[in-house]
Amino acid sequence: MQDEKTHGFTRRSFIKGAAVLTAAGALVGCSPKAENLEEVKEPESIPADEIYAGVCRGNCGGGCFLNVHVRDGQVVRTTARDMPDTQYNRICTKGLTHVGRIYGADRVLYPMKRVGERGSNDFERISWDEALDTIAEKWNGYREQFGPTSIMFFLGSGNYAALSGSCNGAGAYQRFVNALGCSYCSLDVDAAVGFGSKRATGGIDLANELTDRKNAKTQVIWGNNPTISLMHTMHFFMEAKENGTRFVVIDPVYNATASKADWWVPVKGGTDGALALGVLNVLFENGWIDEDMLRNKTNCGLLIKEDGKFLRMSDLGVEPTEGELDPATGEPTVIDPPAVWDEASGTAVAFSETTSPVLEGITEVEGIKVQTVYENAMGYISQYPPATASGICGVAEDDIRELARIYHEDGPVTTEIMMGMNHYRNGHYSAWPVYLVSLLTGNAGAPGAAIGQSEEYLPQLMYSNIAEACYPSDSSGNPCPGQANLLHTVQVSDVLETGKFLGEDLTIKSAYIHCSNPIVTMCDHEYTQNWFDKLEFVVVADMCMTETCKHADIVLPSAHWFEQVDLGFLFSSHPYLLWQDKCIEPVGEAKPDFQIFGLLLDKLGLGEFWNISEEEYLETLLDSDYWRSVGCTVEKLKTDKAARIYPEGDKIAQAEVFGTETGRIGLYQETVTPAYVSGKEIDESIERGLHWETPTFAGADREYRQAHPYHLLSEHMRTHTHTQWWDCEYVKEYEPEPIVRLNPDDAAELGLSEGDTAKLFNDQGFVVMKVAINAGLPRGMISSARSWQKDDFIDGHFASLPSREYNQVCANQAFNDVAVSIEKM
Ligand SMILES: Nc1nc2c(c(=O)[nH]1)N[C@H]1C(S)=C(S)[C@@H](COP(=O)(O)OP(=O)(O)OC[C@H]3O[C@@H](n4cnc5c(=O)[nH]c(N)nc54)[C@H](O)[C@@H]3O)O[C@H]1N2
Ligand SMILES: Nc1nc2c(c(=O)[nH]1)N[C@H]1C(S)=C(S)[C@@H](COP(=O)(O)OP(=O)(O)OC[C@H]3O[C@@H](n4cnc5c(=O)[nH]c(N)nc54)[C@H](O)[C@@H]3O)O[C@H]1N2
Ligand code: SF4
Ligand SMILES: [Mo]
Repeated sequence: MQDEKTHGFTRRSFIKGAAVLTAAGALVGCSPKAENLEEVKEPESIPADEIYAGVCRGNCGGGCFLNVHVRDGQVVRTTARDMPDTQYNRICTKGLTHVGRIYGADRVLYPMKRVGERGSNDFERISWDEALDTIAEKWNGYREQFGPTSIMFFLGSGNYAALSGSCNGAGAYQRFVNALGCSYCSLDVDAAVGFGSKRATGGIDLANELTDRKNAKTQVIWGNNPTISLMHTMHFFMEAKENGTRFVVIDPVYNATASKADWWVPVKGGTDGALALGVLNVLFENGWIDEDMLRNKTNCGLLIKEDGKFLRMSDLGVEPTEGELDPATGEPTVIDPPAVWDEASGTAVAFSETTSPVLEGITEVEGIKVQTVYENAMGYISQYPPATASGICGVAEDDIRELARIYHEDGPVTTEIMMGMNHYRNGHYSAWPVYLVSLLTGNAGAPGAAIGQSEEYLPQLMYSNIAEACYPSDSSGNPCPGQANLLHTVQVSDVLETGKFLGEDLTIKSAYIHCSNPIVTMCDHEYTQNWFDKLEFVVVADMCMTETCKHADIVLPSAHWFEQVDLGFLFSSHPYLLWQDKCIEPVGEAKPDFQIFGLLLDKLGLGEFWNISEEEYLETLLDSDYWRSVGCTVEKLKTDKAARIYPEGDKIAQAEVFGTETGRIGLYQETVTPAYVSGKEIDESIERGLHWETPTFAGADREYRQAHPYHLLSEHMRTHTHTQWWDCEYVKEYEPEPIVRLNPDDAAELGLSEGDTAKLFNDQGFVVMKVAINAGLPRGMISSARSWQKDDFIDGHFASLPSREYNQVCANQAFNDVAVSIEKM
């Protein structure tokens, strides 16, 4: 669809406009002088650009709104497009260089089949018919012999839009998976903070809209490097700073973000939990936590029995009652509320029946031994006085006290958290106390008071009609089989070897990789390659010939984002749904993934489940009272191109009712629900209450770290979004090759100088690359970008260094929990 508003903007009128601007400049003494300027005569033959709406939507989370300039059926450039609220206008080098990807030399133009070894680049062009027939023949064979679960779908984060991308679980890919009834393998990235904070919040969104940042007195950037990883939102932080908001950065590295800080707090890598526990310790010691809040907004009054479970009214002879029907089981829910000791009546009552639960000193109720949640939490927090916390996290005792004072006195505080503490095996243990610091000091749920990862805009998705969009029925009304097993990367190899998954038979023969480059982006390169090798038949759909594509049997050419209609459904950085026009025909024989899914299901005899057009899918997804109430309809999006997902006014998260069982802030949980089922026994005693331990590989006290003394961090690249843009020649001019950064004193000790070549290695793998000296890194910490592919390294692979091991309950790849040795080559 062409955009009428901007289409009339011709090249001629732009040049005139530029002349006027320069003339204005001349008035204040700029040269060249206005009178010397002559309007450039434009050859009649240059046609005006057609300008379409576009959404940049890789996993930088930005979702920048773009003008896509098209001339003679080709994209010639991209520029930032006006959002309805222009504060959200943004673009970066990547948004400006789509042309280099669309027409790049590595673009996959045709379906291809592998004719050489897996991993080689030996492919032969085939027709779409041959590609689809080959896949259908293989898959039908597997389905007949082993069932549809023998096919495993693997989704990455390459595109957040609704039709051809992930859309956080609501993308059309999910309809494909459900129609096929296949297995699914989860990416398991970025999960620890959400998982850990859920223990405190029950999973509610506590992030305010970015425009609210100016209302904070203090903003704390706790493990986040927005100058690179949130480029589109950094200006909100800086504008708040200019407006007087204090800017505190908690990060082991003195980087571009830290350089802007009013106060930089250099924490040791992977120890934020110890720091937060130290801060909590000071807050309680000083009596800075309001007791009434503890009684009525937290679960501190609840009573824990010796078996770790809550004392419930049924333990005291009160019969449970029936509540509303559970939509999942169709059965009524059982209401058996946790009990507290009521100060006024001196009896145990349901927690909701008193405003004065006793927090301390209740040890037995009707002969049942108990402890209050408050005493349980204090028992743990008291183990982290500032001196102890400081010894672990490296932050001076006085600075721990100062941080506590800030949360107590210098609010409202907005705390911005991203992956700094997330990419460790202890990430969720750290996140819980970090969240408690904000929550217990009342720094959430009000203007300027918030905590979260910017990605917490996503809960708005819950208002979508995912049930109908993703779970189709056939024409006779039979429901689709639905996704089968949920595997995790760490389990795949085992399943392939044993034919068993959690004790049940499961034969996996084939994988379909969508929007991902897993051979590069998953931990333990060799492991990932090995499970690819064990698969009989691999299909990868991508725009460019990635390292993962080279391990495929069939590569399918996916259309670039601008070559199809879509809906940018991505709220990490702005509160808008954005429309993607189809700007050009797909290059070569590429096809939008939405169409590829439909064609494949047709060939498999499952076409009835894909009886839906692009627009119908989007209409179905947005078919809800909520979306209508805020005017987010396909009709409006097609004309306006952008629609706000919230009512007008800064969105402020509510922090009155939490998602926990009691609706209150949690300092203890009785039920440990692991993020994944591993079949291994879980030590619940360390998961129910506050608990913290050092990171498994990078922890200073760990044997592994003693053998490999450098803590290795994975950086994001300004010019790549994960591996995306590796194929763009323009960005190669700026960042041509991988480098490892290290502290000058470490470099001197290792005999390394800028530009030397070094080998990083540990028990699992190695990589060889050039060295850069960077005094912003503390001693013992080195860092390098994660976005490079095999051919970019002098030798080895960066992805060979992080371990694939997960925490016992949290399925999270620990990209920063890595220790290596380093030596000069
Ligand atoms: N340009 C660009 N932007 C991106 C991406 C990209 O690839 N390129 N990827 C996107 C994605 S998917 C993600 S997940 C985000 C990640 O975004 P960020 O979380 O900002 O990224 P990181 O660089 O992993 O870590 C952030 C900061 O944490 C610090 N850090 C490391 N360890 C610790 C620690 O133990 N404690 C504390 N407090 N800090 C620590 C690092 O020094 C770094 O400054 O970025 C998104 N944005
Ligand atoms: N060592 C190390 N590894 C890491 C990290 C780290 O810190 N260190 N960070 C991790 C993090 S935070 C994340 S989120 C993951 C991301 O992991 P991935 O999601 O695997 O990362 P991308 O490199 O973005 O891969 C996306 C692929 O999708 C393709 N693509 C884009 N749009 C489309 C489309 O519309 N259709 C199709 N079919 N394909 C499309 C792109 O060309 C690209 O090849 O990486 C993780 N990997
Ligand atoms: S890569 Fe991210 S920040 Fe850059 S233009 Fe695209 S969405 Fe925006
Ligand atoms: Mo990520």
